[in-house]
Amino acid sequence: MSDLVNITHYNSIAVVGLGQTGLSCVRYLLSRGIRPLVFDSRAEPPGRAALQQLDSSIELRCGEFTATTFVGIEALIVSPGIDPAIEAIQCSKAAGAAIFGDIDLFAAEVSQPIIGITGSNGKSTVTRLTGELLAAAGLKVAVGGNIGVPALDLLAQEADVYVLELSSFQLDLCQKIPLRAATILNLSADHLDRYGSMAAYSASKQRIYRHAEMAIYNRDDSSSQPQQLATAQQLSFGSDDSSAAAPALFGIDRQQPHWSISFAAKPLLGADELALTGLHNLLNVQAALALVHALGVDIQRCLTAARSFQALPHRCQLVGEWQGVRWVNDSKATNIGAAEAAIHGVRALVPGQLIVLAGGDGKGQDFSQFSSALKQVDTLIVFGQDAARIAPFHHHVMAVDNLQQAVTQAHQLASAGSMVLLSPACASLDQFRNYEQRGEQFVAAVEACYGA
Ligand code: UMA
Ligand code: ADP
Repeated sequence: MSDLVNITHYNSIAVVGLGQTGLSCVRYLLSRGIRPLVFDSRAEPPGRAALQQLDSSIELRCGEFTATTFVGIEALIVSPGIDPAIEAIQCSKAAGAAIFGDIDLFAAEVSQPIIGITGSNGKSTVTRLTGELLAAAGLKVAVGGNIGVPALDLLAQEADVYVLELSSFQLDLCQKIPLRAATILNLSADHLDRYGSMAAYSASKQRIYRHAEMAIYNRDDSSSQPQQLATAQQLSFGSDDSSAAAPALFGIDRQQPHWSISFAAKPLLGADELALTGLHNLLNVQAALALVHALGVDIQRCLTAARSFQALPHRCQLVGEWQGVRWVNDSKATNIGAAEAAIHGVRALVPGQLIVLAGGDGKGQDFSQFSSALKQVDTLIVFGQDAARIAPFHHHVMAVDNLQQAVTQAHQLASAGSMVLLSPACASLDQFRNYEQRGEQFVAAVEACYGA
């Protein structure tokens, strides 16, 4: 397609940001015989040694970005962690430079169908699940993007179809990605420190539908619906019934004794057959099935894989049960929407007290919006940088300095039948390297309490 990014048009190219994405861009450009300049605003970027190994003759310029940093460069390939609204990038754009991201380079290389998944929560679960469902149907699938494998690194794999998790940061930078099917799973406050408003954040997510053949949205969340009428075809999922009258609907049949996922008013899968738990996961499974259906694959071929799919690490994962107390690691809940879903999802499963551990870097979220979910919590233990911003929204709250102390407190409080849920509603970066490290330290602290 002629309006996709064509890298050969530019005489000088910069890779801006030397993390995972930046390195994947350098590898890709080198494979096309292009030697870029590389920039990073930090004195010691994480990818310095790896870049040196790739090609020691590539120039790396480190230090703060200013209005003149990119003068004279015709194209900037910007990493998602760098806000394209910063002055340095805007000056370069005003001077006529092309600004795009790694996803554009990927789209220009690929002729196989691409599936794109975004949303505030559930992206990784749905991305991984969709990959497994398609593989179960016999397709060769490559899965990557924001989930951790940069899209360009997928080009090395032989694939019939690509499944990409796309963050709002990646969508902001993406000029054009033709997607066979795209979904916004849901929208709740996140990354407001970059976007400033929900409207701006939502507009960023909507970019996923711009060149999609099929838009798949969540009927429970109107902001997931395509706002441009131009989108050709639509499918939807939700927590209400599916319908024979509107056969492209996935839904939930709530007939007793067990709920089931249904499609076009016919039951497909019982909720009790799934290894995943919680209403939010019934929506995630529907979204993945809808994406598979959009590709023209018979969903009946994927149901066994849907049944056996296990929660990803750090997402509502049971750490263990000791003395009748269940401990659950939901460290990946880095915003209020995710923690809310976890609390709603587990509450019905807890006969005793539900004790929630929350806190960290609140990323500018308004914690009054956490109040209604917190009503279902018996005791809230807050820790980390923004503990004091969350504490006012619960009647029984304890404030501690760190996660270790939070676990110790919860251990003293919890009795048989209770559940202790780490679902922080915050990013981890104030006290941890990432959410994985936070989850691992939680598990270690819990196991230490019981000598496990
Ligand atoms: N950098 C600067 N100046 C800045 C900010 C960053 O120079 O102002 C440099 C850093 O020094 C570093 C590089 O940019 O060298 C880091 O780039 P990056 O922050 O874009 O991170 P990558 O390592 O390229 O990882 C990115 C995604 N990270 C972000 O969007 C922040 C990863 O998602 C993704 O897995 C990876 O690309 C592969 O596609 C992580 C993430 O936290 C999991 N995503 C956010 C989320 O899920 O909420 C959006
Ligand atoms: P993401 O990649 O968007 O961060 P994950 O699949 O990693 O999503 O899940 C992150 C967190 O969001 C988990 O802690 C989980 O409890 C919660 N979550 C998962 N699916 C949903 C959903 N459909 N709606 C709301 N919250 C969800």
